[in-house]
Amino acid sequence: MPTQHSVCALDCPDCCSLLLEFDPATQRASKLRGNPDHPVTQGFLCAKVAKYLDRSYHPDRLLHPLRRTGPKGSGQFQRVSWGEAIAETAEKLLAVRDQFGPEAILPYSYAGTMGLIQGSGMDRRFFHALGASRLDRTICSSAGTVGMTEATGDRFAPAPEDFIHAKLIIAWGANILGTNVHLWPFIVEARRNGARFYVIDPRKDRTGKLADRHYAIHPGSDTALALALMHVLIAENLVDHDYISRQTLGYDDLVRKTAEWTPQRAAALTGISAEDIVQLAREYGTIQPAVIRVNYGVQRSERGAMAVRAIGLLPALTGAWKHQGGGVQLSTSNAFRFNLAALERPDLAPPGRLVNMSLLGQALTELDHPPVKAMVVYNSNPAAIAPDQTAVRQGLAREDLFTVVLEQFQNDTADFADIVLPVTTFLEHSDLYRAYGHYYVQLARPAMPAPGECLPNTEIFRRLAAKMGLDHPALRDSDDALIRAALDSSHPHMQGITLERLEREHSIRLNLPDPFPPYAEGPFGTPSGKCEFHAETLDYTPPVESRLGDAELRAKYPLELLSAKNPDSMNSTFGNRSAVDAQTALVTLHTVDAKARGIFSGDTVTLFNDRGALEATAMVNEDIAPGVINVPAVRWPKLSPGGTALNVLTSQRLTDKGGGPALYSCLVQIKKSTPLPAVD
Ligand SMILES: Nc1nc2c(c(=O)[nH]1)N[C@H]1C(S)=C(S)[C@@H](COP(=O)(O)OP(=O)(O)OC[C@H]3O[C@@H](n4cnc5c(=O)[nH]c(N)nc54)[C@H](O)[C@@H]3O)O[C@H]1N2
Ligand SMILES: Nc1nc2c(c(=O)[nH]1)N[C@H]1C(S)=C(S)[C@@H](COP(=O)(O)OP(=O)(O)OC[C@H]3O[C@@H](n4cnc5c(=O)[nH]c(N)nc54)[C@H](O)[C@@H]3O)O[C@H]1N2
Ligand code: SF4
Ligand SMILES: [Mo]
Repeated sequence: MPTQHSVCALDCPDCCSLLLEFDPATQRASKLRGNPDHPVTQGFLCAKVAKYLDRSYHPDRLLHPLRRTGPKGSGQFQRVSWGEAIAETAEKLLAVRDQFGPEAILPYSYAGTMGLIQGSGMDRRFFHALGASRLDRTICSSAGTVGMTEATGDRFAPAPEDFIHAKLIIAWGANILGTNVHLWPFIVEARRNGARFYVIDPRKDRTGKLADRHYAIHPGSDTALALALMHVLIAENLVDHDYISRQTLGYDDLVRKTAEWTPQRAAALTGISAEDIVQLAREYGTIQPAVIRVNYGVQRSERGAMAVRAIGLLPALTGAWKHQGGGVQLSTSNAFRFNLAALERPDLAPPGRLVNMSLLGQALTELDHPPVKAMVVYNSNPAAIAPDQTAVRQGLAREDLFTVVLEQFQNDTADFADIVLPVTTFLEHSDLYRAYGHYYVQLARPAMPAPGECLPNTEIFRRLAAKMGLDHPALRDSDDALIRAALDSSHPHMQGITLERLEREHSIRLNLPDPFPPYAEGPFGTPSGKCEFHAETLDYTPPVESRLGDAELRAKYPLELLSAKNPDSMNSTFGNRSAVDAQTALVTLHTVDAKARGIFSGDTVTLFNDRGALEATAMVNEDIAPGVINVPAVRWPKLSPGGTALNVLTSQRLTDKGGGPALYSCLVQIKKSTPLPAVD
């Protein structure tokens, strides 16, 4: 087999271009590497995906459809044929539809694959045609999306390649080496050319340690810092009046509003000294180009949407947008203008009710008219990743809930299924990709054969539709027809990007100007075409679950729990790798918090609050702010002592806007404990 091209489908901004090599003797795939010709991948991969073939060929890979034989959650199954599995699923879904109405059926999916075709193709058409409940996919980024939309309208951002031009780079709640490693070479080059690199993060991880400065901000207090930076920029006249008058609206109100946001006031809320705030503002106001890489870490707090909005307004004040490599980058994804209506066909039936995926626990235990009676899970592992795990598991354990899980491995969610259907990985099926950290559209064809009886999501939904008598022709389209539908877009960014060209070139830059300083000359994507400050709605109060939040709660549970991404994980996807499992079993806490509780590195500890308890192994150091602790996301509950993982502690409280989960606004207490017996 000659070397094959592919694309990494994991939920990562880098969306790498891959090359897959084969061993000529065995014809087995032998090595996955980064494409050296791709301008962002630049020939290297993160460590977790460089080893991906161990997952492809893993002996525990699901290879055949299964039907449950034991109690829900017990993981007892028997092998059945595809014919039986599809027939039983179709029959059960039809029975639910006929008895309770189609909205009693809930799809549950997120970004197990970022591919458009396997992630929002035939699955969407199937559920739309059925009239099923629609899933509000809020679990990751919805608060930040709302915040950045309020700031810029269309959320365009400087390209990663343009970071080399920056002279000041601020990673704001962005763990670049851990979650976005292909941005790093551009930052290294910028620093070689004299750029300063600062990090604003309650944790000092690898990225923080390599920074010129690290600001240990209190979790969830970023809005206060952004408002105080505005205060200093305005007070010291470090703003760009020309840019403000041509490209913004509402400056005078902003001046009045931010007058009250002195550095002293923000210092008390953020833990960053007033002197440091003033100094940071002075540098931000005088060094150009200045770029802020804000990632999704800041918007997993209860005030996350406001935080991203406030940060997103900063470059308009200083005119940073005017410069190549200046501005703010949250995500590049909104520049990709595929024809999603043609791909997903929301028109196939009147829209069903919207169910927020971050409230899965409530949806499965409290929702009525109709209750959720059937759930089809794919591209997601809710038993591990959804907040308030106890409620989620109670829901999944309902005997009257029919659950189908399309998976590659027998994880906790699959244990709760009535039917498990084995699926291909991104190396084994076709897909079309946008990215959220660069501007290239990519195509992948199957690069290696699918093992056992694994099928792509698309084929499973086609078979289900046919068996259920859903006979709209859109439900019979091939994967290539879906790709063509998505590419059939008249938007200027998509001009000239065809399946034929992608087939030859694999990766094509969006049809954007080069360079692309998105708002150098406006217009913003707002109603007025200007960056609208709307100062009257800018405000900050600490999250309920934070050191300055609810006093009663704080007294019982004084520590702020973060669950930042683990460099060697992808959410729960690699949860059955033992090296990863050891990393996600750790809780990091500051020396002073450890001392106060008699805890040393290596001790078994229990983290607890009113929602649940979690066993972890202590790692004591000073790489985290006092009062903050971190457990990396996210372990498989079934591989954890006590059978619970991180999200047993998180709540179903939602963010200020966007309906996202406030995963990083979570108060807990921690105590030394004796180890629980391991499960398994
Ligand atoms: N290796 C790896 N890469 C991944 C993932 C993974 O699991 N592992 N997951 C992928 C996914 S799904 C996503 S959404 C992205 C997310 O990518 P990131 O947003 O970079 O990841 P997070 O770890 O959520 O948060 C980033 C940083 O924000 C900090 N932080 C937490 N709370 C606050 C706060 O209130 N203020 C500030 N200023 N900082 C805060 C955290 O300590 C963390 O270091 O990464 C993707 N890439
Ligand atoms: N406490 C805490 N909880 C969190 C987070 C956190 O930081 N802290 N992060 C949140 C965030 S940002 C996110 S994005 C979510 C992520 O949550 P999920 O999107 O559920 O991500 P994963 O845990 O990686 O699970 C993806 C699953 O999809 C499967 N999969 C992969 N490809 C395919 C395919 O082609 N077809 C099918 N059917 N399945 C496939 C994988 O085997 C894997 O089990 O978790 C959220 N939960
Ligand atoms: S997870 Fe991210 S960095 Fe790793 S190979 Fe995939 S796209 Fe690249
Ligand atoms: Mo995410």
